[in-house]
Amino acid sequence: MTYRKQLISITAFLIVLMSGSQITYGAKTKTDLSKESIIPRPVSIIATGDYFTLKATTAIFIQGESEELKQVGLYFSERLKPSTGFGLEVKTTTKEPGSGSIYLAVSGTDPKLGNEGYVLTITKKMVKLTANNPAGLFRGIQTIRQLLPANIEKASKQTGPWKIATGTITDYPVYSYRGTMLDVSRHFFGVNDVKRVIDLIAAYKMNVLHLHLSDDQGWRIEIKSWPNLATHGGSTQVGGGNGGYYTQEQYSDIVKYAKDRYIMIVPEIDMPGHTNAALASYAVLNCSDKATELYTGTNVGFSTLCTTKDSTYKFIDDVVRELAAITPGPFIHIGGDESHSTKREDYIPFINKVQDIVLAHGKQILGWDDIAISTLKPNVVAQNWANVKNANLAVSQGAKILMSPAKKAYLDMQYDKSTKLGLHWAAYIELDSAYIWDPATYIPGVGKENVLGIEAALWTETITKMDDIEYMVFPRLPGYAEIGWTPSALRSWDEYKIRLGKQGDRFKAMDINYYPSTRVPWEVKK
Ligand code: IFG
Repeated sequence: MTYRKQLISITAFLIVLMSGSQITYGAKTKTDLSKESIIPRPVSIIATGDYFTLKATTAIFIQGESEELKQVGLYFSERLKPSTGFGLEVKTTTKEPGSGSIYLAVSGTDPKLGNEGYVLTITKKMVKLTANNPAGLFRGIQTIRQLLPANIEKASKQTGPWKIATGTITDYPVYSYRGTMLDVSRHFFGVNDVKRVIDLIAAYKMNVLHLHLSDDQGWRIEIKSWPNLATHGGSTQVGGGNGGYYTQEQYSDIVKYAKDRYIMIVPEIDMPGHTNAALASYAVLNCSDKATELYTGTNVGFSTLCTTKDSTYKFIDDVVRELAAITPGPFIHIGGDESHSTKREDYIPFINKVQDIVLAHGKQILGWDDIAISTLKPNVVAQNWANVKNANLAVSQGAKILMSPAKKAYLDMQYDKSTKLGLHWAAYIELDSAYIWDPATYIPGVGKENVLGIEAALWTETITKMDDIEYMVFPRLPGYAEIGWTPSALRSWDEYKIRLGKQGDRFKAMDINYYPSTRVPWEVKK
């Protein structure tokens, strides 16, 4: 190489070095998008080896004028603001924007993306996210968050640079129902705690929050035509604390917060068992015509609505009517589990009548799979939790199965004998056990075509505060999110645990009080 050429190449190298961009001398590429630790694992990733840098001047462009798209853009801008200090502008455009932009566009591009899939194309010049509808853009934004350094999740201003590896991600979920259940009856959790749970599950592309709103220990939702349910039935909790309840306005606030994150709220009124809070609130609900005492213990199976009284079905109709009116999602969950104090010959007609009531109010029935001994209406979804026979009985009646096997997906199960919180009647569930299973093959007789999706359930007999919720939910939750989203052929514990280990910095940045399982190779910067 002539002296002149040598001089030029050394000068060029020095300029690049001083410009602060990293270049590994002699390496072909600077980044590898396929090596990023994204959870749930995307269906396909093609790396192109460069990076896009998010700057204060980066603008978020949405295609067209839709208010909904503006909201998605604003959500993204708000998420990026605390850690970057950038107040990224959200602008509308009719055509692809110029260099240095984030571009969100809905165009019925590709049927295989379905409702929540997306294509994320990242070049040096632009981050382009396209989907069939806004829900897909929202899911893709969660991926972009995970492609940025973990500090992006911090609540205070961090130094950059905010680099995103370039390439193309094409991604879409296997199951349409990917949920988490929070039992707010055993212990009550206020609106802000519920919103925190919504934010945490949204980050992992989950799309359902099931609220277990009533049980023996507490009734947690205002029903205007039966006011004592909340004021008396919601006045305590396990251990005797003050309990609490959501006014219908607060419940609607939760529903909107979830909806803005493309998460559906599924409300559960458990019946005919698990009803002591209601039985303590109204004497008429009891066959004895005597109200019970409030209950603050943790036994199950001792309560039942009086299934032989007409007034009981008037009560249920009022409750379902009011709940359906403030629940935009399709489902009302009628519970149905552990009705050990209800005779089988009373339970069956009870569940049949309750199904008619829910349908009459225009909603779809979800119930624990105990309800399969009744005559299931079309489109019922049975939630499997402990009884394989019930699941098969439900399938034999044409029902879809929501997979929540207690031995795999009950978040109140202790990690191991040393876990201070939780129970272990079903199993100890460490991180590997929580991940190593497939909803499509877990129950013999229940195949992929029968499975609506997956739901991880947190019962709160032993859970009293947000830190406890976080400790039991993380780090198992990202695994359930992946089981619901990623094709099983792309899932293996040995590969997943590495990606999970790299999320430790993200959990810390989000201030999540997670259980640092020794089964996971955590890469947490000190
Ligand atoms: N089973 C009960 C829950 C709760 C749970 C605790 C179901 C459907 C045990 N019913 O799970 O109310 O007590 O792990």
